[in-house]
Amino acid sequence: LNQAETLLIETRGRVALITLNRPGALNALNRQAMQELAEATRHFDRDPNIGCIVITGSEKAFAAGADIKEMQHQSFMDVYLADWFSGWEELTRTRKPMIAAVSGYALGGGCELAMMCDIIYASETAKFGQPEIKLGVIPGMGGTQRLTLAIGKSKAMEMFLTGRVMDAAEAERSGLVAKVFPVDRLLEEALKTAETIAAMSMPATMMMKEAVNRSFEVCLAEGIRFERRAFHSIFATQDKAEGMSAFVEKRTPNFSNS
Ligand code: CO8
Repeated sequence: LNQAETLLIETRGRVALITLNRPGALNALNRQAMQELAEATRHFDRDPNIGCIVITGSEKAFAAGADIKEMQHQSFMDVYLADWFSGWEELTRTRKPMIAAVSGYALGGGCELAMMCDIIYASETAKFGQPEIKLGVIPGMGGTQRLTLAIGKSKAMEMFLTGRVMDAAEAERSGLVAKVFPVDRLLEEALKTAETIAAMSMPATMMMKEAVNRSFEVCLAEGIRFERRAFHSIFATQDKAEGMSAFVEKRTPNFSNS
């Protein structure tokens, strides 16, 4: 993995921790950050020793959006020809579970990045919003789709059209966030959950993620058919035999990720 300038990257056991690190710009997501983040997740997705990825920012900002200074002078032709933001799709192709640990601002692209992850944990200071309307634009990294699916049309529409910010308590109530923690416990709790997930059978966590994500992409009948086939195929794993034997024998399973 190449050295990243916009990220801090470390591993803790079977968990990879990626910290957005552009403190001068409240972690605004420029093209370099997008490329480095995609490269890091691609790397860990392929690493059999990693079972879960945590993405976090600073205490003040998870990420304050796409980089406005980078976008300021771009024209339609510029962003169309460069297919601006399509690189983010790569991140959503990560097959291993990803947790976003959000403290402070998660605005615009920052909120959209958090929503590309599978679980969002927030600190009490977290602030979510899609303020693009105030810049005279709309979200460009999946926000109109993912926020609407996460919190429902009326609430999402109100947020998009006013550009207002939602605090952590409201975000948890609305289902955007799984859990809220005090600032000083956020990362530790995210890492603990990541460790729990990374200790599960890797093929099972990957198939779980794939099946759940289907619910956003296809109709219910098709999603259920997909889930049933995935369920059938997981019976081919050794981890299925081990997990079920361990239960019957009243012992802890020893998963081999095979
Ligand atoms: N991009 C670039 N720089 C930023 C950004 C950003 N999104 N956010 C903050 N910064 C910079 C500031 O310019 C400032 O830099 P400098 O010190 O050089 O002036 C530094 O970070 C610190 O920011 P502030 O001084 O503003 O800090 P405050 O604590 O006063 O305010 C806020 C914090 C409220 C978060 C404020 O910075 C803010 O409102 N930021 C912008 C939030 C925003 O609008 N985000 C959405 C961006 S648009 C987007 O994400 C998707 C657009 C999709 C368009 C599709 C096109 C294809």
